[in-house]
Amino acid sequence: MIYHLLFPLHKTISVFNVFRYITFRTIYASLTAFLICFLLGPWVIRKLSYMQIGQYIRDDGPETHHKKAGTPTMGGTLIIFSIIVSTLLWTNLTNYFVWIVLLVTAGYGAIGFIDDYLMQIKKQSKGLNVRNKFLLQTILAILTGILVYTVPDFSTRVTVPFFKNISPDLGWGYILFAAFVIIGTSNAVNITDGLDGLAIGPLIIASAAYMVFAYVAGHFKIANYLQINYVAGSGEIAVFCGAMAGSGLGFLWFNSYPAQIFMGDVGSLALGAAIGTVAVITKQEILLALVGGLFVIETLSVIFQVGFFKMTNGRRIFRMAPLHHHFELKGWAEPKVIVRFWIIAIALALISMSTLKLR
Ligand code: 57M
Repeated sequence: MIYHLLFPLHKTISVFNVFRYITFRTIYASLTAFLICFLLGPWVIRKLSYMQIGQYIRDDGPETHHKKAGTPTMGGTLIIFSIIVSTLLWTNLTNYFVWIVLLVTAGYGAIGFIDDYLMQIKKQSKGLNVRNKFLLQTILAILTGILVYTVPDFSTRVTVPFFKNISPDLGWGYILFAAFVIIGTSNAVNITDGLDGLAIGPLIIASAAYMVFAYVAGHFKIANYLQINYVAGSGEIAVFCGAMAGSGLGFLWFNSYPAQIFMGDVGSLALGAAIGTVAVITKQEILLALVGGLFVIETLSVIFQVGFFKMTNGRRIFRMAPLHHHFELKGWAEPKVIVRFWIIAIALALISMSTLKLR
């Protein structure tokens, strides 16, 4: 909205020309989202505590988690609110991709919200039933795949990192592939969200990395120079990524150890799906497995643990899955696990950035 209101004034006041630049709007989108979270955080925490939306802690988990009982959850509502407001303020609202990511973020947020609502407010211990949750996620992801597929000139080729000559064309199968990326990322982030700041840290890092990819993919000259897929209009997604990163930082202020608030499914499902959609739009779909490698590692730890458990009648690879529980049970202090996992996430994001040159 700021873009639409102020940029036209550049004809009379030349300084307003600055609103044309994606880089400028990305910076201010991050700051806006950060400030919304930072300033509203204490009020949201008070409100959630007052409404007794406090986390129930499973008794089969690590002992150290019992002291977290009652921490307000559903902080994802604040994250989504700040991302949406900031995006509406700073992006070019005639851009189709912006509306797609907003739809996914709000839609997956709604699924998570229903789940949290049933658990926290209706006090149903299981929340939304797994099958219904997956069904809703699938419908929304396929719809998103169709929306992206119908964008004129949107390539249905998949970019394979490090191999510029390999990019299989999936045709309409791209819709299913996009849906897989979105659902997978959403659930992987959800699984990772089990220690203070453990999910939001790597999400900030992934948003920052995709901010660069979106800018580059949407810039005809740079995309050509780097020989990556040019996606007309994807530059505006950099502004959205900026809002995600800023919002994440604002939320981390309160979610850092010892957390005063958790994001809940409303946050983890929405943010995971959002970053998955950004990966699809910027045509860096497979690279997300590296940018968000930490989410992949956490998910694989569960798959291997459950698989091994079933195959061997109850033997385990890890002391407990997802992987962060394994290290906690080994005696690492929670902040140690969190910061070390962040370090891994930063390293993976840096390697992924190198693919812009290595191909
Ligand atoms: C949710 N959520 C936390 C909070 C957060 C398939 C299976 C591996 C799934 C997995 C699971 O349920 N994962 C998804 C993980 C929960 O946090 C809430 O949930 C939201 C995210 N959806 O925002 O609202 C707890 O996590 C802790 N937490 C923090 N800080 C944060 O900032 O400390 C969360 C956010 C919170 C809090 O304690 O209560 C969760 O873990 O429930 N299941 C598991 O993770 C379970 N693993 C398991 O059963 N492993 C088995 C194998 C065979 C699968 C094994 O290894 O033997 C464990 N979960 C827990 N305890 N809590 C089991 C032990």
